[in-house]
Amino acid sequence: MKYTLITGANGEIGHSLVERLHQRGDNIIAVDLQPLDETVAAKCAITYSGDLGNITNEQLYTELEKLDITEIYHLAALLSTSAEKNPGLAQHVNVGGTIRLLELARTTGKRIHTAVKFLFPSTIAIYGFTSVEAKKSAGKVKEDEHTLAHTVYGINKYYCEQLGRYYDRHFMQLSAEKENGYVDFRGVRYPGLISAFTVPTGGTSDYAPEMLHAAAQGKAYSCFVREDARIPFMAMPDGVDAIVRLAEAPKEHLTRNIYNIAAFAPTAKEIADKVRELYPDCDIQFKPDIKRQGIVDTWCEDVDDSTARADWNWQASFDFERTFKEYLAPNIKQRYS
Ligand code: AKB
Repeated sequence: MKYTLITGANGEIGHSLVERLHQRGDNIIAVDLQPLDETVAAKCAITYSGDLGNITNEQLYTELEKLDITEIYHLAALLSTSAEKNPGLAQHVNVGGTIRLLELARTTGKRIHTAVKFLFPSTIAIYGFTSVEAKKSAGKVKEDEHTLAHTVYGINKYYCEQLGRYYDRHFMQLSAEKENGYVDFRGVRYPGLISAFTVPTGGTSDYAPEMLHAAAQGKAYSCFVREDARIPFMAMPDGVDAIVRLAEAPKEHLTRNIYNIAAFAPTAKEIADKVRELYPDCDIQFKPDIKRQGIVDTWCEDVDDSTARADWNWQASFDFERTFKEYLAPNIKQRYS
């Protein structure tokens, strides 16, 4: 039996991805430190949580190595704010966990004589600017520009991008027998993601979903960035569609391993104004956290996703207007009704 492994399955992206791949008919192995929500577990063939849901726990791999895993979506990670508070743990999980999973993919691929698809969620946090002026003048950045990340999360993710490409193309290149080609490494650099159903934890782009979900619950929200803070965002359905569409693209069409994907890039004030249209009585105040704002100021204003469009026909379905009108408004109101 072929399996699809999802790490971080109970997380923000995981909830939507499990649904999508379950509908596709995949036999899903769900791994998460946290107990899996019933709605997630019900769609999975095998689940590992708690200690066995820790991607740095060698016992997990003793179990996984027995299974014919042909596709991996590696979502488990400490996001930018959490990682910045504990760089050592971030290195251990974000890099150590990824290396261990790449090894699982390689040894499984070698055993089943098929390259295991390894889908990696990278991030706009790999980009780094030293001033807001430099960020503004750069505008939409391409994949190989301004890649000097300022956060440990961005550095972790950028290094893992390189590691994945190495496993895919150059692994043990001095070896007598062919050792590369057992990992088919692909990834997208996610912008801030906004879900109607889950609220992220530990991210620096979290102000957008936090603001919306607070308003929907009638709670006051103190936004930790300035009104003019601008970074790229995306509706969760597009975020899931992107990584699955990339997974299904013919390898020969792909000119690179990691791709930018774009949807919309509003200021925090523009987001707040949309939330106020939905919830006119909501209380949103801007009280910038200088240090968290400092991280946002190093991230790109927007990304150029022309290579993804050309290679695997990527195109966001939800722009800023449609995200609020057709995705967030009906689903948020239903969720909190
Ligand atoms: C974060 O804020 O750390 C993430 C991201 C942009 O990758 N949501």
